[in-house]
Amino acid sequence: MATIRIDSVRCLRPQDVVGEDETKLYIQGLQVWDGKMGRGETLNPNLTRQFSNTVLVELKEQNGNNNEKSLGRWTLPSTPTANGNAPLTATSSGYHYEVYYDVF
Ligand SMILES: [Ca+2]
Repeated sequence: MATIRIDSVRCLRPQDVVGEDETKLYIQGLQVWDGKMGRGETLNPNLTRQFSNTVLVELKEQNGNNNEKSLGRWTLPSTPTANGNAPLTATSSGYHYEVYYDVF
């Protein structure tokens, strides 16, 4: 088994034009965290999940009442990450997020 730890989520630019994003993290298809995020804000979910082989991480944003927009999704191997590994980056013309994590 391997473990993924999500250390922090950094919002460089929210997807919502007005107000804060309702940012959500999914691991293996299950929501594990949510937070309100504005420009330049960093939150620390500091959550861990065990997995084998690969783990699917997805960042979403509540976009209207019953509609979640996927901002980015990544399939990560169980290989331990190096010190200071690069964050997962979700970016488009409308938003920019970084997700800092470790696998060990
Ligand atoms: Ca929203």
